[in-house]
Amino acid sequence: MEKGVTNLNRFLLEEQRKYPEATGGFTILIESIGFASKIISREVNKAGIVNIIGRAQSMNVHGEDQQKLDVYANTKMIQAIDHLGKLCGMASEENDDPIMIPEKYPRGKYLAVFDPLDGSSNIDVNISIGTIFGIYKRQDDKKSDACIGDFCQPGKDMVAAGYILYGSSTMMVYSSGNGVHGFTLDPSIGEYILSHPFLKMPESGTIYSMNEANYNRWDDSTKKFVSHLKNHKERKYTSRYIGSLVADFHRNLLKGGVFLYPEDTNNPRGKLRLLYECAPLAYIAVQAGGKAVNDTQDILDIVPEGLHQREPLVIGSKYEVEAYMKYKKGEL
Ligand code: P6P
Repeated sequence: MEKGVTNLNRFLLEEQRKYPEATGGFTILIESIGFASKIISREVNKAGIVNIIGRAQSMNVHGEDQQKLDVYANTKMIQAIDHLGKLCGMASEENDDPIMIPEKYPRGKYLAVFDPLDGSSNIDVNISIGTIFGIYKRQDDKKSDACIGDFCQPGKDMVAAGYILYGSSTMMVYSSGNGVHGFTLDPSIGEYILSHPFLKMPESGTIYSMNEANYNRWDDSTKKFVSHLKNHKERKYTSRYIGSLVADFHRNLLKGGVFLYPEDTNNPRGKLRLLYECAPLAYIAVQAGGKAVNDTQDILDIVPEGLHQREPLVIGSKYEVEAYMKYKKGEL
C-alpha cells in the first residue's frame, strides 16, 4: 500500500480481506483504539495550557501518584472500546482488577490490555509519552465476563499489539502478526496516515538505553554486558535514555539498539509490567526482527500469573539482546 494516501481504516480493511473468516471485529477494535488515542493526543498536546497536569487525588495499584492525564487517558481508552461488543474484558495499569464490560453492552471474544499513558512522570516536563496496548482472544467460548485467568496468556498468543507515541508527532505503531506498520496522525484531518510500512528493527545498533543510576544495584552479568557495549571493539555505542519506555523503544526500533530495565537489588523482578508494557512491545520487536527477554527467557513465552506482574526487560536489536543473554548465562 502506498504511503501518504493509505489511512488506518483502509489499511485495516485491506488486512481484513486477507482473512475470509474475519467478521470485522478486530478492525473496529483497532480503529476505536486509534480514536481514543486522538483524544488523548489532543489533551496531551494542550496539557500545559489548560493546566490539567499535576496530581490527581488517587493513587494507582502500584502506589504511584496518578497524574490527571493518566486518569483521563484510562477513561478515554475504556469508553472507546467497552461498547463495541467485541470485548469480554479489559486490563489496565490504572485498575487493580479486570475492567468489566457494562451490562448494557454485548460481549465479544477479545481481551484488551493497556497502559493508557506510560511515562506519565514526564508529562510536566513535556517529554514524549505513550499508550501501549495488546489484544488477546479468549481461550474458551464462554459468554461470561472475563476473569484474571483469561488474561494470563503468553504474549506470543496476542492477536495484535501496538503503541501510540505522543511526541513531536503522534504515531501509532501496530502489528497483527503480518509485520509492523507505523501511522502518523495528520491533525489537520484527524487521520492516521500510513508512514512506516513494514518497519524493520536493525540487526544491531549503536544505542543503549538504561538508567545507569541503578548500576550499583545490577548483578555482575548485567554490569559485564554494559561494559561490553561501552568498550565494543567494532562499534562506538552512545547512550540515550528518556525515561519514557515508549519513546526509548520507538527510537531503538527505528535506529537499532537495546533498552534495558533489568532486575536489581531494589526491583528483584524489574520495574516494568509484563502484561501491558513488556509483552506488547516484545510482540512488536519480534515482528520487526528484534528480540525481547527477561533474565532467563523470551518475554513472549512467559505466562503471566497476574495482571500486574513485573518482569526484567531487555529489548531491541537481535545482536545486543542475544549478547545480553550470553552474559546472563555465563557464556561470555
Ligand atoms: P526509571 C515510566 O515511569 C516508566 O514506567 C517507563 O516509561 C520508563 O521506561 C521507566 O518507568 C523509567 O524508570 O526508574 O528509570 O525512572
